[in-house]
This record gives sequence, structure tokens and C-alpha cells, in this order.
Amino acid sequence: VWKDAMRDVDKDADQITKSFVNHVQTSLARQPYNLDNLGAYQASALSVRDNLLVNWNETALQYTRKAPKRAYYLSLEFLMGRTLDNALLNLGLKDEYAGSVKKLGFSMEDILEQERDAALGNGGLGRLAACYLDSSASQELPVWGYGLRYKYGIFQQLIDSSSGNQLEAPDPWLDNQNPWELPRLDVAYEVRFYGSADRVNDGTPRAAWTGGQEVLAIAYDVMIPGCYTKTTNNLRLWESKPKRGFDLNSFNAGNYEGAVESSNSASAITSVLYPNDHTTFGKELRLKQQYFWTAASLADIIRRFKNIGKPITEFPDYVAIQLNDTHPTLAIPELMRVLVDEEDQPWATAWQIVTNTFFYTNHTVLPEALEKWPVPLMEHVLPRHMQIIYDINLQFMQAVERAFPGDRERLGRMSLIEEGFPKQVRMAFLACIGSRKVNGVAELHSDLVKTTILKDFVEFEGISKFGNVTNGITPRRWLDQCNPELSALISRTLGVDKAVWLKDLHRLAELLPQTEDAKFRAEWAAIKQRNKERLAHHVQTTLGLTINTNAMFDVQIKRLHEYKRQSLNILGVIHRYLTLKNMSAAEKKKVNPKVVFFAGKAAPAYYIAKLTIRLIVNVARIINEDPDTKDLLSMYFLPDYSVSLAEVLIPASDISQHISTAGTEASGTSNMKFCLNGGLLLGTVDGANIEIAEEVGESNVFFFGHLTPAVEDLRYQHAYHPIPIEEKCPALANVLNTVSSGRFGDADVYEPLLNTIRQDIAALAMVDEAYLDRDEWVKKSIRTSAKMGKFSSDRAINEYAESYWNIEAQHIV
Ligand code: 26R
Repeated sequence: VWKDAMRDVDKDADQITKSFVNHVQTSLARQPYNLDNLGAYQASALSVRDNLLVNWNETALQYTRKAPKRAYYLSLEFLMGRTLDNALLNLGLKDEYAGSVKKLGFSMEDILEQERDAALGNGGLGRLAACYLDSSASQELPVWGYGLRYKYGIFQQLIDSSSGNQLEAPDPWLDNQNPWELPRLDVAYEVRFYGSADRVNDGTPRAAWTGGQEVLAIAYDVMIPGCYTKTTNNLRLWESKPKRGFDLNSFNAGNYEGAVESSNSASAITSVLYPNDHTTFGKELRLKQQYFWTAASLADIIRRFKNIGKPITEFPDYVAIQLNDTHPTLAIPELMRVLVDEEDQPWATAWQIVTNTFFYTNHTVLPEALEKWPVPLMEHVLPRHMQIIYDINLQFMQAVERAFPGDRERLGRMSLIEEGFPKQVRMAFLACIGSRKVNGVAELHSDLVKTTILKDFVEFEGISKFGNVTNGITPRRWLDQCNPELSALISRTLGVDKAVWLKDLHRLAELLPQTEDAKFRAEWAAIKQRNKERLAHHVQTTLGLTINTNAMFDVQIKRLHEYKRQSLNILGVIHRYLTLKNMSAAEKKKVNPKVVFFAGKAAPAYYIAKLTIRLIVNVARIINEDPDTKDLLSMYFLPDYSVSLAEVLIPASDISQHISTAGTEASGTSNMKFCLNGGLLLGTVDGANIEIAEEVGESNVFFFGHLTPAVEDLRYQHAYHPIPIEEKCPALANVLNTVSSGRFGDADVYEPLLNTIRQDIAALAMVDEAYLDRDEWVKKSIRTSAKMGKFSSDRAINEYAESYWNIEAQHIV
């Protein structure tokens, strides 16, 4: 079917060359004979884009003609990474383009390296959004993404060579131009801030919102190709612009700075991605980003709905809107405002429409990450929305009072407004009551949502509103693209085109019998080895460091955060170092070498996270230079973690660490990526680790630590009195004392960090022991990969489509 769907695509080698040369000459205005790799990338991208645009137009046209119910994924973050390789894969043009550029004297690998990552996200939440777009298009689902076109993505991370501290630099990702976006200067909406809201008082709930600042939202469209289908969806990103270039009165009065001031403040809204995850800051600009984006997106969605010509009460029959965490929650009062103030709907009708349109996904239960906006700030920036939130809350409180008469405490707990100085709006509660359904992102996490932060809401609204959709990852990027050799081995072994299993990942289970085939195991292991060498080569060329590829590769790559416990990993490394130092030459002979990799960014204002990076860098410095141990242990902090770096690191890992305190990591998604690529998992009983273990079998993972209920009990009873580390584990006590003694420099500096440490030494010892039996290790690796079918984001997105959004696949012809 897909081959038929692809018939419009230019596969002919001459056509590809022609299109490439044509773009070199007419789009880039350059000469083919002295073209560099960057030019070759741009020409390839423009040529591939021509193919995407045909499909993208066709998809849009057929959606408009058939007017099916559509879903919209509102996310403040889309961590897309690079596009060219993914577009070539999804179009089925990889070999054709590689062949054509080769004839022109280029290597496709070098060309692909020229592309800058689109890094419009912090971590898990943003990358999940990107995987879901890939799966939506691949499953032929009518889903559009809506986000912001930040001028600067997540900051570039540098490591100061003398101190080991993280430094931040801007990420001007659009500087080289972005071939994957289309400016839609004709698609523009006005968005208001500040001003005043006056109730009309004519017996309707209407109010007039006037004055303040008006800015323009301009659409930029990014093509999202499905894998082996014509379906090419859209990611619409908004850019903010001043409504007028500058203030003419100030200008004419000679006040040039004043004249451009408001224009600067309008452009500032989409200038930069906030680099903090899991800690809120309550900043006005962030609030303006959220409203700007939700208002423009809703205006666009409503306009498209109106083109169908149906009454507004049928809105939820044509539109489902997914809220990616609470960041877009203002869409709820905004849709109320449009329906009540502009469409003149009665309050109850409007609320009915709203609560049948939205769906809310929670991505964390950590209290510091739950968004709350100060009421005074809301009143200032969005006076009408604050009124609407109070009105929603009044009705809601009355309903709770009817269900639980006289339960004042419950009312206090459930109110959308948290008492205090200042009062704050609880966005998770607003998202919950304004949505048709609420879900968490792994079984354990969804249970925690229901039993902790939204417990009262489950009791009031009923359990059926609350569900779980375990996260997934796209096997296109996270297996075929990042690990082409493994992908080819899988296709050969299953005896099918990769088109088949990449879109039906459960078929990987057919690899299981191969665990008993020594030749297959050898091939499997050889691919892992070559991926380790590819990583080593990458580190050699980018950082000038030589890595021992005979070692076990142990990888922990994720945002730096106390709850993710990179600190625990470091102490494990130091423990190993000290153990090696005390070993005789004979004992050392029995030890398998190990290389430990870290990567990840720390929020610029997160002191402990930054201190952790500094410790990693400085411990690495000592360990890697020590002639007694360096052949058996080394450690690297790879700076500026990104999607592209992950694509090199993940296929090279023998074991990866996912060691959050039980109950804190909502799901984790890199755990799925490592396992899919045959890396084993060292983890706590947390998030999706649990479901991974269920799938692959506990004997194939390394689990340690408390179970969640225990953790919860400890927290609830405030009865957590840790046993002194000297009693519990003298070896670890030695580690801690060594760090604080200043053996790695900075005596006493790391004291705050050492407090959060618990033991995982035993689990690490088990990993070492298991690695000694290499045959058994490879079997575990194959079994792990083979049982990852569940974690395809195709499965996840189909669950949303069926059980949440009620949308259907549209086959584009
Ligand atoms: C409000 C603000 C500071 C903020 C809070 C939280 C900004 C960004 C976040 C991101 C959080 C919610 C996040 O990325 N959560 C992660 O979502 C992943 C996808 O569901 C999970 O796999 C991961 O466990 C979770 O931490």
C-alpha cells in the first residue's frame, strides 16, 4: 500500500540530481562545483522538502474536504532534533538520495551532520511530543501540533575548563535558515494582554475586554511526514510580532527608543524557551507565552471549525484538544471567553463544550513542578480570564458542596484558588475539571495521580475520568535511524522489509528464538561493538578524547535533577575507583573495564544540579588520569546533550541508569530507547521501568531500591530517619568521606549534594558479575530488545485516538 501511496515521490536518480542542482543554483544562488557540505545539506533539504510539500498539501486538502474530527496537540515544547534523515526514511528515499549525493561527490553522513537540532524543548515532555507527531502521521491520524517558534531553543551547554562548571550560551538555531518551516504571513491573529474587563450586566455572562497591549501571532508551519504513507501533518508554531512596527507619536517626537519599546516587548514573547523543567518561576513573560500560544491556537482551530459550517455546540464532535501538561491550561478559560463573550453562548452551554473538548495529560507529581499562577499577576495580564476562573470556581465549589455538604476542608483542598499571600491559581485542578479525561504517562504514575494530587477529584468526578496512557517512543528515529545496522539485522532475520516491523513493533518478538543461535548472537554483539566504536570516534573528533571500546559502556543521560540521582551514580563510580585502588595486580586482572558516560543540562538557576555537573567533571579528571586504574575505569561528561547526541549514545550503551527515587519519575522515555537498542537497564522500581521489566522479564533487568508504597509511607508519616551511613555501608561511608575530604579538590563544597545519597552498590556489583558471562549478557540484550513492542509511540497514539480523542485514521490518496 505504501509503495502505491508513494507513487508521486521523485525516486528517479536523475530527477533527484536535477532537483538538487536546481536548488543549488536557484534557491541558494551558488555554483555546484565549489559547494561545501552545508550547501549540500541545504540543497538536499530543499529538494526533499519539495516532496513533503506535495504530500502535505494533499493531506490538508483531504482533511478539509472530508472534515473528520481532528485532534490538536498543544505543547509548549517540541524537541524535534534533526529532520532530513527522518524525512528521507519516512518518504522511503534514503538510498536514492544517498546514491545521488555520492555521485555528486558528497557523503550523506557528512551532509546529515550539517543540520542543527531543532531543540525547542527541555527533555522528556518535549521529546514525547515529537514522537507523538511522528506516530500520528505514521498512523494516518488527523493530528496537528501547536507550539511556539522560539528564536532561541534550549541553551547551549559549555563546561568551564578550569572549574568544571556549566556555562550557558544562546542557541540561535535559525541563523542558518530553516528549510523545514514555511512562514504563513497570511495566517495571523491578534492577541491582547492587560487592559480591563468589564461585565456587560445585561443578564448574560458577557464581558468586554478592552485596552492593554495587542500583539500579532504569525504562523510558521513545519511538515510532519508519516512513515511510508502520504499523510503529512502539520506542526504550527507561532511567532510574536508587534501589531505596528513602532509608535509613530514617540518617533515623531524624537524618542526613538520609546518608539520601538512596545515592538521589542511584542517580539520578546517568543524569543526564548524557558530552560527550567520541574521548577516553576511565576514569571510574567512565561505567562504571556502561555496565553499568546493558546489564544492563537484556539483562534485558528475555531476558524477552521467554522469553515465546516456546523453550529458551535457541535465543536467537540469535530475537535479534540490535548493539553500537554498544564502549560496550555489557559486554553480552558480562553475557550470560555470566546464562547461567552464573542459567540454569545450561555455559560452552561459553553462549559459543556469546553469540558467535552479538552484532555489533560499530567507529566509529573513533584509538587515544585505543579504550576500555580499568582492571582495578582493573572488579574494584571489577563483580567478577563481571572474573572472567568473565579466564575468557574464558584460553580465548581457549589457542586462540591452539594456532593459533600459541610466539608469545608475538602472545599479548601479542591478550590482552584489556593489561599495565601498572594493567592494562586492551581492550574492542574483547572486542567482537570475543564477536561473530558485526565491521564498519567505510566501505570505507576497514573495510580499516583489518582491517589495523591487528584485524589479529591477522583472522589468527586468518578474514577472513569482518570486513565493511563503509558508513554512510547518512535522506532523510526530510535531504532532505524540511530542504529541502521541493527535495523538491517532485524529485517534480515524477520525476513521482511523494515516497513513492516517499524510500524508493528510487536513483531520484534520473532527475534526471541535467535537468542539460542550463536551466530546471531555474534552478529548482535558485533553491531553493539561497532556502535561503541562509532561513539568513541564521535568523542575523539568532537572532544579529542580517546575511549576504551573494550570496556562496558554505562550511560546516564537526562536532565540533571536531584530526583534523578546522578549523584548516586557518581558515588558508585567513586566507590569503584577506591576499590580498584586497593586491589592487587592479580585481582585487577579479573575486573572488566568500564566507561561511565554522563550527559545532560542543568537549569541555569538550579544550584544543586549545577554542582553535580561540577563534581562529575572534577572526579572524571582525577580518575581518568590515574595510571593505577585508568585502564579499568574512566568517566566522561559529554557537554551539550541533545537529541542528536542521544542518537549516537543510546545504540552504544551496554547498560543505562534510570535510578530515580521510587515514585518520582513519571515514566521516563530514554529507558525505552536504550532497551529497544539492546542496552540493559539498571533502575529503580519507578515509572515505565516497571512496565519494561514486566515485558522483558525481571531476570533481564537490574532493579534495586524501595518500592513506591514504602516511599509514600515514609513521606506521609514524616518518619524517615535514615540509618547512619557508617552503620549501613562502611564502603560507601568511605566514598562520602573521600569526596568531602577534598581528594578531588573543592573540600567541603559538595556537602549539600552528599546528603541525598543511598546505596546502589550491590546492584552495580550484580551488573559487573553478569557482564562477565558475555554470552548470557547478549541473550539478555536480545530478549530485551525483542520485547519492546509495547513501547512504540504508535501504540500510545492509537490509545489516545481511540479512548480519548475519538478520531479515525484518514487514508490520503
Ligand atoms: C512548569 C514548569 C517549570 C515545567 C514543569 C515541568 C516545565 C516543564 C516540565 C517538564 C516535565 C513535566 C517533564 O518533562 N516531565 C517528564 O515527562 C516525560 C514524558 O511524559 C516523562 O517521561 C518524565 O518521566 C517526566 O519527568
